[in-house]
Amino acid sequence: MERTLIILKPDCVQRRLIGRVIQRFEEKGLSIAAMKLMQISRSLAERHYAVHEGKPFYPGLIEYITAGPVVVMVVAGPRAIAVCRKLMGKTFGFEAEPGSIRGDFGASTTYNLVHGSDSVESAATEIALYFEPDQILGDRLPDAAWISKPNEA
Ligand code: 3AN
Repeated sequence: MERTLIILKPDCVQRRLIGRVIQRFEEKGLSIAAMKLMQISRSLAERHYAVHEGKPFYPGLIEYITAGPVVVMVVAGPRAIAVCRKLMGKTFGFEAEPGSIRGDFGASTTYNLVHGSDSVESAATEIALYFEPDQILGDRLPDAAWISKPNEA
């Protein structure tokens, strides 16, 4: 069972797509272990995107993620990191596959609706930026027996 940090970015919230995007994760059988609506401060954005500091798109990335409220979630399930990235699609909507979140809801080369951690290490680091351990609830919902076997990877 893995956990990943998902952020529904300001364009997703402003375009009233919160419900439809969360539905994609739920339908896949993943569960929401923590969730909040918040405004990301500049200092938190700089910590989150520290690996991109110095890249040409870094200032725009900070401006974008701090531009309005976001929904931040811990999403849990078997192989949650890879499954969420598949659901999200390639980085920008113009090249993301139809059927993916980015592929269905946008074509911008800046606004890409959603963030998902890209590795076990970054998931742990990112989750700790947004949530205290006691704010993250149990992974298995009552339907879990039909979502995956307990010993599945
Ligand atoms: P992903 O979100 O698909 O993991 P990363 O990790 O390569 O993409 O980049 C992190 C974020 O930085 C992306 N979500 C995107 O918003 C932004 N970004 C990456 N590459 C570019 C780029 N060439 N131009 C503008 N923004 C970019």
